[in-house]
Amino acid sequence: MSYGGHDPNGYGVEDLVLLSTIDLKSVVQNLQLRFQKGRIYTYIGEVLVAVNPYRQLGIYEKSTVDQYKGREIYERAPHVFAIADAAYRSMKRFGRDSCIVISGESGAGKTETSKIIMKYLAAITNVRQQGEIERVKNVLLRSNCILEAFGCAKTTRNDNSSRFGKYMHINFDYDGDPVGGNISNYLLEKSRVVRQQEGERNFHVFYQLVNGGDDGLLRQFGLTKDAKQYYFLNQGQSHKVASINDSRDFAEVQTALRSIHTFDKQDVESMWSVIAGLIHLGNVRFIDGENSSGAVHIAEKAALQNAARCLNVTPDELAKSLSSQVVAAHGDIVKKQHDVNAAYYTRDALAKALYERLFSWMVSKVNEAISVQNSSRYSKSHVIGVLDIYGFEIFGTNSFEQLCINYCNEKLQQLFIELVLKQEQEEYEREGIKWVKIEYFNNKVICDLVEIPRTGILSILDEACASIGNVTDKVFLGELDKKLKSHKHYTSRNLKQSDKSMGFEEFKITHYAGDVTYSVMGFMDKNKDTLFQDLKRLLYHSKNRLVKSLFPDGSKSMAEVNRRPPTAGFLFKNSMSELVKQLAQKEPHYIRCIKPNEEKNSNVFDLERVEHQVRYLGLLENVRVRRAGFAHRMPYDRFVNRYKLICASTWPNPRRGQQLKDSCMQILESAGLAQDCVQGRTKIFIRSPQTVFRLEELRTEQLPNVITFLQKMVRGVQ
Ligand code: AOV
Ligand code: MG
Repeated sequence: MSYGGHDPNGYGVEDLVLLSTIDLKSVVQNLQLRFQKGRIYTYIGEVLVAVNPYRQLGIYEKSTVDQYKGREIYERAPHVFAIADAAYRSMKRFGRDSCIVISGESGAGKTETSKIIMKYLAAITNVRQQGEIERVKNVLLRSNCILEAFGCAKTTRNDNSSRFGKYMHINFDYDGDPVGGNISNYLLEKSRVVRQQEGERNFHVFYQLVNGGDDGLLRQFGLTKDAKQYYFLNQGQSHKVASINDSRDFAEVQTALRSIHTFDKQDVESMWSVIAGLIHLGNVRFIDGENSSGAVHIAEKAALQNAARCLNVTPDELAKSLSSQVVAAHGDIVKKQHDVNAAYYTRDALAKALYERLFSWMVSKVNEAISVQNSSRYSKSHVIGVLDIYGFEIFGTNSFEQLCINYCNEKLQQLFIELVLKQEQEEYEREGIKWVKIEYFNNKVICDLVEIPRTGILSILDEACASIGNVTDKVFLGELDKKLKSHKHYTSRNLKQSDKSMGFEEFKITHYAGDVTYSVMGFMDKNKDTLFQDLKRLLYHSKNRLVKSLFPDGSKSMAEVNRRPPTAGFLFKNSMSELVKQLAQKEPHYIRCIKPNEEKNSNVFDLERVEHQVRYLGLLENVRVRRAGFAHRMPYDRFVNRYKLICASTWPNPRRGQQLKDSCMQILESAGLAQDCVQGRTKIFIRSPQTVFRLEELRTEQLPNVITFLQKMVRGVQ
């Protein structure tokens, strides 16, 4: 057994609970020591802390899988495999749905960790090599590179940054084999399609096509191999990234698409055609018209023609939809010519909507391929969910998307606090266990600041968006100031003139993970998220089957159009609350990822940065709650049922009339483990994990005797 508080190998303690002094310094030093020795994983009880190694460690091979398969957490050195196995075993052993929640800031290693978990689950299942299960596993693994191509991008914080949230659940049958699954995606950062900050890129898929597509394919789409030429691809001036091989990734995506049966040949071709269309669309430019009508002209005729060809609409129709809009005014339908700004706005809105819908379609196709077949057999199957979202982030300019992303991280931190810190302490109180209360910062107040009705930021934004008249982003900021001026976690330049770190178009939120200044410019537009009906109609009439299918709402006439669809903020808030509900129903397993430095360097452990993360993730409080408390607890009935076979007086059944509590103690005493346990009202509380491990060991030893006993019984009956 590798578990131990002493440190004979000089690798630091494997569980932070075992540190002799519990303070920030010792926790960080221990993580540093382990990081330097290539031991990136450390426990806090059953929570795994993972420090991003920024190098390949060779610790995910088959031989390591074999070491962890079917083992209790504390039998082996800390590892993400142990957490995956614990989730899997708990599902198999107790029939519980479980979930693995991976959190940490941008670049901390969440996406890599989620991939490692999926590979582990695939490696330990389907030992009988059943065809259908093998197929499901393949789709689960293969689909990942497709979703990363479409949903990840290089940012200044991470070369492969997730720009969408992903919750994947896998269904397992009674034998514990994966029979299907489902992916839910959350708010894609679609503004990236049209705008990238310095040092960043558009979504990987665009560069994969340009750099990886063969000459024939590129010719077919009128593209060249030069990403620098395309406005939607070149703004960040970072189209080549050392850690990314676009052409290899392109080939991998193509192979994955071919291997998933729900994408047919025509789908794949149409999909690339849309990507090409978007690239061309970015090069369509507008100039003021010469006559007095104010109508714009299209400057790049070739780009327009190429875009129209790739999207399978006529250039004339595309030009018309970009340079004018049909609106309903006082019951009449009139055509309004755009000026240059409005035309660019329209072009970008079209590109964003098209890409977002294409992305959702990709996800739905993958879901189709992994949806559980033969529902009657599997209707009662169990589920493991893996959550990999976009991490907390602060950029040079932060907008509506960052607010959503950071709010999502607040929600997950809140769930962690609820489940790990708050409920744990409440349970001790409820069960009458002696207990010294641990103080911690509860970030509910920040979740409320964003989400509560009427006075939350998203509500104030919705109200501004619903107002008639000239309500601008700055007017919205004024409303925020008015309603939130006394909130401890909110401020703005108008409220605090002396704080020159903010501009007059900005507000600041003190998040659990740090201060973020948001620019309000574009907030209202992004929240309204409207797409002119002309554009929907244009794409609905595309001759490309896929494009048409993405815009079913384009068939509506002006009169039928719903004028006020739900806002992006409203939808996001609801999807977050749905997600939290889903997670809270399952047995949670936590992985807390930590980023060791800002330089993506495998040799640097920046003490200050790590200290900051340890602090805001609440790891110290986690250690304290865990240490003062109990590693394990189990209701008396479940405990007795599971372990009665290890004690002669309780096997095969406890004495008639005996209280479950007393049977439980009898079992523990017979095993010499009673001194490590405390009796609660309805549950037995076990202090150290070794005790649970010993109980499991004794149980395993007794299993052959039980089988003999049962065989005798059966013979007796016969
Ligand atoms: P994230 O998912 O937490 O950021 P990633 O999982 O994409 O972060 O990790 C960032 C990079 O760190 C990866 O591309 C790898 O190079 C490296 N890395 C992370 N974990 C490991 C590991 N276990 N072994 C080796 N290298 C690793 V974001 O999606 O931006 O929030 O939104
Ligand atoms: Mg990620």
